[in-house]
Amino acid sequence: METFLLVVGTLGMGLGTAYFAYLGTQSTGGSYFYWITALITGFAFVSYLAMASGAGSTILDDGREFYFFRYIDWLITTPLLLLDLALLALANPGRNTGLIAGLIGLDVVMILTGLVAGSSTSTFVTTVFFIISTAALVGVLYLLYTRLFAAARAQSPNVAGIFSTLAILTIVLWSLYPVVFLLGTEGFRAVGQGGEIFLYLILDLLAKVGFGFLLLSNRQAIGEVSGGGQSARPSRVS
Ligand code: RET
Repeated sequence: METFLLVVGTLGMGLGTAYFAYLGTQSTGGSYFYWITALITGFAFVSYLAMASGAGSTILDDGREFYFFRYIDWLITTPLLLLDLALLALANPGRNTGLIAGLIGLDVVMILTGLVAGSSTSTFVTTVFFIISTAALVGVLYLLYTRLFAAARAQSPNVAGIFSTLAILTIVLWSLYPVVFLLGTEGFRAVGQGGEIFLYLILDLLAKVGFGFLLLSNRQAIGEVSGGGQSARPSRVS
């Protein structure tokens, strides 16, 4: 069952990557959005493949199977998701490098402390690192909700609209990861290994493939935010 779910994840991420890369070859503006997004699902494809093949997990001293490859995936892909959001919201990302560095820095702290929480066999260590990781998540989502939302509102209605959809999706989905952690084998064990893999699978597919799909289907907004390459031309309906 577990392997089956991980294979579904591999296929989902693989298809998403192929589709986003294809859209990238067709893009007429803001092609970096397509490549960043294809990279996100591409990394997740490798991660799911590693986990499905048995190489992405290890057995801890307490007998628990720990899928450490998830955290390698998240360490790379969550900053890229934030980068997509920042590039969409900020008219001048070059002038906001402090904000982008702050978001990504907090995000890296969140994943690395989450890795310690997940891999420790001491309840005390897990609790302390879980709290630090959750505090970093709150920081990331706070910056997203305040600074990036404010910046996006100053953009065209099209860009502001798609940003708010993606930001709300991100806030809701990202908040559910610590919930799955608590329910799963690292936490209170309310659900078993299969249930945990299933829940993370749904979240990962929505947060990466669903996110990418919503972002990249809006060619108009992408064209506008990347300097009007797309918006200056009659838009091709696809
Ligand atoms: C952990 C455990 C410790 C507490 C917190 C966590 C947050 C994880 C998040 C992961 C997001 C992953 C995404 C993947 C992409 O598809 C590490 C589970 C706060 C927010 C968006």
